Amino acid sequence: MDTVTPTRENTPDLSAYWMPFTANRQFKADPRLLVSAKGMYYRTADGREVLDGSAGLWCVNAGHGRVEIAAAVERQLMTLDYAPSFQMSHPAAFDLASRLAAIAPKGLDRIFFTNSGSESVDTALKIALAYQRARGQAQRTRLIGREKGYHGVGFGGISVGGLVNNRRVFPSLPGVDHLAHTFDLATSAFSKGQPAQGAHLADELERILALHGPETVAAVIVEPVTGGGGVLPPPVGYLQKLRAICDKHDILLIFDEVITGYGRLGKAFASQYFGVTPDLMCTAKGLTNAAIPMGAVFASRAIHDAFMQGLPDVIELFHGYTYSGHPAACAAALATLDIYADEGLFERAAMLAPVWEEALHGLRGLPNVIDVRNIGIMGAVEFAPRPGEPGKRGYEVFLSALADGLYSRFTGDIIALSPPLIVSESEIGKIVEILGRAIKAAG
Ligand code: PXG
Ligand code: PLP
Repeated sequence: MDTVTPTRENTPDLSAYWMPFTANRQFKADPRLLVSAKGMYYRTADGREVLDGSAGLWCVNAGHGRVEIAAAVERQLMTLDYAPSFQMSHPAAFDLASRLAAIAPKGLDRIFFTNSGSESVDTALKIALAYQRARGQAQRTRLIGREKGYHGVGFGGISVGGLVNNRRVFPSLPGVDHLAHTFDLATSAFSKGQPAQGAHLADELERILALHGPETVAAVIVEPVTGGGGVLPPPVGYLQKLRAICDKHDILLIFDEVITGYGRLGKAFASQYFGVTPDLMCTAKGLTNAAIPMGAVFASRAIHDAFMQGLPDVIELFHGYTYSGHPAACAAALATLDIYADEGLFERAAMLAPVWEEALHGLRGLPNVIDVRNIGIMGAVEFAPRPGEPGKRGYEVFLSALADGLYSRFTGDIIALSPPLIVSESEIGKIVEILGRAIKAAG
């Protein structure tokens, strides 16, 4: 990799770019710029190598700088840069949908393309509502999400989402309710994998359904493992209970697998890991290894076929994006799926998960560590907040680790980790070693 040393000439003017989910003024006072990446490492503008402990934002599952993806995208752009997505299309979109159907949870083999996780969530919610109407259940308009859930930033996603800062300023869709989250330090701190306690929290769905009338509810949406909300694996038996209650009341179950999809838990999808099949599944991120933005919603055959009734010349679903199935994104996704298969990255993740678990739990006992959680190749370390300064300790650990050569994600007093699935055992050791030093330094 070339070393880039910042100079007056190559430091950009930072004022015009309004950064997403960022403390803009704090960042611009002390910017953190990445200029290149290869494999497990970023390189910063001041020429330092930084180990990527979070696969970017949980999305670069096959590691950085994959030449196969870049070459496929270039080939596609030089052959067919763009094809209209409405009433026209191109072969790669159909090829990709078929490839995805082949690795999908059983029966979820009808695929709708989007450009992000947020769009996948809003698409799945709209399909759920339109499906209920299509099958003569138009009164089923309510949606149920869960506390601590992150479903992106569209109006649908923030309505079913359960993170207060993403919700408080914006109006919500009407008719949305939320399950309780499953986080309970008292019973489950330092659980390895799924907490043993907490399946009963799924029974709350029955209470919520009784309150609103089950026949008014269209769908329940959850992340199989809460991700952005702090890496919360579901209690043993919890997802099975949700599935059973939805079946009993004829309600759709939507899994938001934007983070858990494409190998994070050692299977293509978390649905397969937990043995629970939803009716709709939202994905994005790892679909293209983040090289080109793309998302995909997987629908059951039953949902899809309910739309394919009546006259064949009417548009069945009034929904779609200019860039649904964009040729460059399809090329990136096809090349990414090849890498996942050729390098056995999902199996590799499954093989490494116990190593990851042991390494991460080695941080137990360090100052102010109140929880360590893990599942597949994802994990979190949670700290006691500094009195009167929630989030400060998490930010300090993040900064200290970054200065020491590790990129991680912080959210409040939680450090979340999800390295690329190509991570080696020694790199896992390095992640934990740097994080341990940062925890001690933050004190
Ligand atoms: N659903 C889930 C489960 C997600 O994790 C989205 C939807 C939205 O995807 P887009 O592509 O619109 O951002 C996400 C995204 C973090 C973090 O570290 C999490 C996400 C994105 C950025 C940061 O908390 N999740
Ligand atoms: N806004 C305007 C004015 C548009 O014309 C369009 C699409 O044609 C959109 C928004 C939606 O853009 P996209 O399809 O990329 O989501």
